[in-house]
This record gives sequence, structure tokens and C-alpha cells, in this order.
Amino acid sequence: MVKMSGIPFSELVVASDSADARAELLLLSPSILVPKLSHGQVEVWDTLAIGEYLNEIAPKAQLLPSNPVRRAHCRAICGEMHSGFSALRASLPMNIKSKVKSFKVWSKAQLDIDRIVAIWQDCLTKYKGPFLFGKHPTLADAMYAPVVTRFITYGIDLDPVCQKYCQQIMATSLMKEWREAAQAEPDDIEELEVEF
Ligand SMILES: N[C@@H](CCC(=O)N[C@@H](CS)C(=O)NCC(=O)O)C(=O)O
Repeated sequence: MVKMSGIPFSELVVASDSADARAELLLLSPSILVPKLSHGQVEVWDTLAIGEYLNEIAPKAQLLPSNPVRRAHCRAICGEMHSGFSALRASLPMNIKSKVKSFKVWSKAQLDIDRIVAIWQDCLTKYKGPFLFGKHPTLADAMYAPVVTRFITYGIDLDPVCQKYCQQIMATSLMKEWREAAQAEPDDIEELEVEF
């Protein structure tokens, strides 16, 4: 999202898997979670709040659509991503480096997938793509980008419209950077590499 805003920034990557790292993280982020944005005196520690803040300080980037009807729709689907899809999050954890063969999707996760597909199809039909709200990527594309990587990691069957959207997202320079950074991470996530 910060890259999309065009504001120069630096990133501090923290480990979260040891007690020491968690103690250090507490000093950096009150929720002991990432991401957290620091901008001058301003501290924002929640993804959706970060997106809204970036939209306020970098309005020209149009992180939210300029049309109020589209903006409301965009906020609704960002909110749905932010607060929902717990079965998908739990059973298809994000793991860009991995490619899981013959993954069996749990029925509750399939309901989440079906809902995401319906959201994407609705947006891509209404606003004619290639991004969810038309020609320009918005916070919604950023919010659903991790889902795109999950669908690829777990080989989820998608209709041609959603497949094309996934390809479109993965072809953006920001996603190429993200994938390359993930590939360059030295360790595999062992607990995510178990056979299901
Ligand atoms: N509502 C928060 C949730 C943040 C969150 O769950 N972050 C995860 C990574 S996506 C995290 O920090 N996990 C590390 C841990 O649980 O130790 C947000 O969207 O910013």
C-alpha cells in the first residue's frame, strides 16, 4: 500500500517466532503484530487504518476510487477481507514460496473462496477491470493480493475471469518484487510445509 501511495519509505523486517523477537516487536508495534506504519509523529498499526491514512496523505495516488459510490463499494470489500474469511486464512496460510499439489479444500474454506470469487466477478464485471475498480489499482487489490498468492500456492480452481485477474495481479511490478523477496528468504516455513 505504501508503495502504491508513491511515498518514499523504508521497511524494517522483524521476526515474530521467538520470545525475544516478540519482546522487540512489542516496542515497535502495540498490537505485537505487523504491519505498523510510522510517519513523523503518527503511528498506525492496522492494515485498513494504514490504507485509509495513506489515502488521506497521498490523495493523488487514488488508493480509493474518486467516485463515492465506488469508494463505498471498495471500502465494503476491503472491510470484508479485513474482518472475514477466517476459514481461508486458517487453512490456506500465505506461503508464496510453496506450491501445494492436490490440496483438499475444507468445506468452510470453500465457502470463503466462493464468496471471494463472487466479489471479484461483481467488481470485474461492473468496473470492467483489469483491477477490481477499473483501470487503476486501489486498496482493494492490495487487500486481496495475498488471496491471489494463496490461490496460486494451493492450486485453487478458478473461472477464467478470476484466473485472469490473478495473472494480472501477479504481473504487476509490486507483486513481482514481493514474490522475489519471498523467494530470497533463507528459510522455508517448516510448519506450513507439512503434508495436509
Ligand atoms: N488486524 C491486523 C492484523 C495484523 C496481523 O494479524 N498480522 C500478522 C501478520 S499478517 C502478524 O503480525 N502475525 C505475527 C504473529 O501473530 O506473531 C491488521 O490487519 O493489521
